[in-house]
Amino acid sequence: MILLTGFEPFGGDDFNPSFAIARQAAHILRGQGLEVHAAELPCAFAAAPTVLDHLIESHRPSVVISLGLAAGRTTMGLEKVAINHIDARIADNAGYQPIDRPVVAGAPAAYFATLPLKAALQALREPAPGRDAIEVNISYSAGSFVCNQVFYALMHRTAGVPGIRAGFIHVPWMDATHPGLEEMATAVAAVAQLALDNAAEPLLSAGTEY
Ligand code: PCA
Repeated sequence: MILLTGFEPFGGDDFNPSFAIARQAAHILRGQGLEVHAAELPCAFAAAPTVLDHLIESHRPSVVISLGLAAGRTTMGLEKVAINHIDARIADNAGYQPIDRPVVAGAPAAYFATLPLKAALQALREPAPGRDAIEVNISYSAGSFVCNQVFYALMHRTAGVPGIRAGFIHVPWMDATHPGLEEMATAVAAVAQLALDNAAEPLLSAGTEY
C-alpha cells in the first residue's frame, strides 16, 4: 500500500497543486495494479500530523510520500532532511504562527528521508517509455513551515519501522513556465514505484506494529 498526501490551500490561495498531483499520481499507480490512497492534509501545524498518523494507522502503508507546494521553486524538490524546528512567516490555516519551536520536544534534531532519492533523481532525469526526461532536484531544506512539520512528524513516526519508506516532495506552481500536472504526477508515481522496488527490508504486512 502506498500513501500519498497533498495539502489544502493556504496563505490566501484558493488552490494547492500538491493534492491534485497526489491524486493524479495515485491514479497512475492504480493503473499499474498498485494499492494507493491519496489524502489531503490540513495546512495546520497541530492537525496535520494527527491526520497523517490516522492515515498511517488505517492504511498501514509501506511507502508514504507527502507533497507540498513551494511556490518560489521552478522544479520539483526531493527533500533530504526534516528538521525538528518550526518557525512560521505567516499563520497556518488555524491561525497559529509558531516562532522557534520544536516539532517534537526532545526528539532528534533531524531525520533523513528514507526514499531512494539518488535512484529517483537518476531515473527521472533519463527519458523512459512514454515520457521525456523530468528535471528534479534533491533539496536540503524543506523550510520551517507546515511542510517541514509534516515531513519531520512522518520521519519521527516511521523511524526504525522495518520496510517502510517515507519522504517529502516539494512541488512548484503549475503554469506555463512550470512543469504540468501530468509530468509532476508521473514523477511522484515513479518515486513511489522506486521506493517499493528498493525496499531493503521486507515490506510491511497487515499485522506489523508501527
Ligand atoms: N506548502 C507549505 C505548507 C503547505 C504547502 O503546500 C510549506 O512548504 O510548508
